[in-house]
This record gives sequence, structure tokens and C-alpha cells, in this order.
Amino acid sequence: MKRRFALSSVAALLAAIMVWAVGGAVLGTSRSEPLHVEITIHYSHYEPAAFRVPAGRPVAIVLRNTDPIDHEWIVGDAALHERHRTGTEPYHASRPTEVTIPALSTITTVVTFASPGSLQYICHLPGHEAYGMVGTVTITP
Ligand SMILES: [Cu+2]
Repeated sequence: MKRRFALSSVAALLAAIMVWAVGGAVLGTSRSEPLHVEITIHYSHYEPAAFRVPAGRPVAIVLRNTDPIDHEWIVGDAALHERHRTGTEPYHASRPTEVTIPALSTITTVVTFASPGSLQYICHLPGHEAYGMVGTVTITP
């Protein structure tokens, strides 16, 4: 019984390290300097499909689209995504949390995530979400 407990503890520790490694995509040290995350879009998928950032700090998100078609990076809660699924806005340029990345181009957007929690980023162009163009940002306190 004791041995079983120890093995599950090791598994939990490994899982924690893996989550931390995914978060390792975030660089930046000084409090005033924006953090930096790079997301590559390839074959209609985000890479990485998950990252972690602290709440209340500006994060420069570099979105590199390697595909020959346009994509979107729209981050928010479930209600926001539901609006975009049925929305008709064809192009996003005015909000840092709603970005269109034209084919074969790179766009940088700076976002400050206000409060801890978990949000999804999704491409709402027709068929892309169903194909797997979904990611998760975890905002830590
Ligand atoms: Cu897309």
C-alpha cells in the first residue's frame, strides 16, 4: 500500500514537471518587461496548444502562420467563443485578444490576462475548430 502511494506521488510529480515544461515557452524576467510566447500555426494546428502565464502582466504573443491560408487566434471564455461560432465578423484587427493572421505571416499581439483561470484560444474560421485549432492558456495567480 505504501509502495503504491509512492508510485502515484512520482506520477503526480512527473505530471507537474510536464505542465511546467509546457509553461517553459514563456520567457522574460523583469517585472516591467512583457513576457514572450511564440505560437506557430502549422497544418491548422497551434503549437504549443497550451501555455501558462501569470495574471496581470503583459504577454507579447507572437503568432507565426506557416500555412498558405488565413487563421485566427481568438482567446476568451466559453461565452465569447460561442458568440464567435455564430458570428459574422470576417476580419479581426481591433482587439488584442482577437487576431487574424494572414497566410504566411507573423502577427504580434500584447495581452494582459487580468485574473487567474483557464481560457481557450480558437480559430473560428469555418471548420478549423472542429479540425483541432484549439488551445488553452492557463493564467496563474
Ligand atoms: Cu484557422
